[in-house]
Amino acid sequence: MTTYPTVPYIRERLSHEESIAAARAFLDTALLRRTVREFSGDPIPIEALELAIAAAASAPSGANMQPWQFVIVTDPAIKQQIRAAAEKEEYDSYNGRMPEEWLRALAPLQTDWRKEFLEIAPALIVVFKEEYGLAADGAKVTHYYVNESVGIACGFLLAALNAAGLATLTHTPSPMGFLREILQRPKNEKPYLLIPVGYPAAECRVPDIQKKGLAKIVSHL
Ligand code: IYR
Repeated sequence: MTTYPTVPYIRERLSHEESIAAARAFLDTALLRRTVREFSGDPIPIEALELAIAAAASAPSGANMQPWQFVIVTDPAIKQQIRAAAEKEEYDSYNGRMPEEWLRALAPLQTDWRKEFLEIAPALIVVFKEEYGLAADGAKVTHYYVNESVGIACGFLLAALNAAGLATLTHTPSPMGFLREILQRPKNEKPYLLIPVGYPAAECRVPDIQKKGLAKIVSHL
């Protein structure tokens, strides 16, 4: 294996005040994000989704393997298939598969097996993790820290979509194997996260939850 050539990495250094102002501005935008379950069907600019995916794909990954694939679904017939399959799994989950403790934890959020947002949201981004890569000759290429890498990329993606003024839902129908079949993905890919994207419905409401304050989550040594 040859090494990568290197290039200088030079960034303009911000003053401390500029750093703090930039961090505050990012925080202000991050705080606008809410998990949305009631979407408007209004169209969204797909180019903004592609740019947000480019931001996601800039994430660090184990050995720079970039073990991710993103499928943008806008076709109503495919969204309908995904909704039907997700609701089938979720019905079973809510009616016996999820233990009582889990159902109690979710009760305040008032979620249930019905997933109409999968058809109403103008786009679904389905994120797949590549458990291993496939070389041109079909040989398997080991991927490292796949869950961490794809999780970080999804964080970037949600932040970028939010910055673009779009609402998202981090949806994890369980199990998600049906997405591989409906979207005809190769055997090295596993569904990781299903993200409906759109504008919130005019009547959209979200739970009045609070995030833990810094004092509860940060220690200085
Ligand atoms: N996947 C289910 C259940 C669910 C689980 C968790 I943990 C949540 O934070 C929210 C929902 C569903 O989407 O309804």
